[in-house]
Amino acid sequence: MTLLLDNEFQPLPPDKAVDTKLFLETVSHLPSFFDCLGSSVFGLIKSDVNGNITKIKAVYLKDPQRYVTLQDIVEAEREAHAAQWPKIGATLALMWLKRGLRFIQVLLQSLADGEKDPNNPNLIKVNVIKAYEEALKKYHGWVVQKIFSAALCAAPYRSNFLKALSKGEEAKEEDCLANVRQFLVNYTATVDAIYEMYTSLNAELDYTV
Ligand code: EIS
Repeated sequence: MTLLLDNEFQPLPPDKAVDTKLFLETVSHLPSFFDCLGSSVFGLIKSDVNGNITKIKAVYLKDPQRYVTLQDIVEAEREAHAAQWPKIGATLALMWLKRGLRFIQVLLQSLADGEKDPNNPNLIKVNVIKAYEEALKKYHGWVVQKIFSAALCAAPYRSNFLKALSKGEEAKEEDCLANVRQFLVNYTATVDAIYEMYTSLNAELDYTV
């Protein structure tokens, strides 16, 4: 099993440009993490995230020297496909991928902050719902929102999720949370930088699926 926290994101340079190669290497470990969540509903999510990564990687590999940063790719596609951009190519794939990354970020941050349902302290539903509302809900019509509800029922227990994230069976909760906080530093900075790039290039869309 690949542990989410084993693959740390790199610190950003001062101009906050995200290095395409390093980014792709790090996010490519994410999809296999879904396997340890059990339910088949995660298979659907895994293939969507995988599809995004594959698409961005395919563009990058066409010309790695030209596409050193993620912004290089988005700007090149803006020039090459002015009529359809930004709903095209790696620009679209990264638009969606960043929402999944934001979902994970808000979920982990909420766990790290100790947010809990006092009546069900070993459930992560409150954390998952918060992440969904902040990162994805507004882009989903009711059918996909129903898929989310199904995924929510399949969410693991807090204690099992924290162990899966971190060091397996014997890890103490506080150690897991310390790892989560450490992971979030560069991860959050990277996700924020991608969001800022989409805003500054006017590349964000708000259609629903
Ligand atoms: C995009 O998908 C494609 O990604 C994009 C292009 O085809 C574009 C065209 O419009 O569509 O329809 C997809 C959308 N993707 C749009 C929906 C897929 C199913 C989503 C179900 C929602 C479930 C929410 C998550 C609930 C999880 C509960 C977790 C409990 C622990 C550690 C857990 C991590 C979970 C991470 C969740 C990431 C969700 C990402 C969903 C993205 C989405 O909404 S393109 O493809 O351009 O590459 O060709």
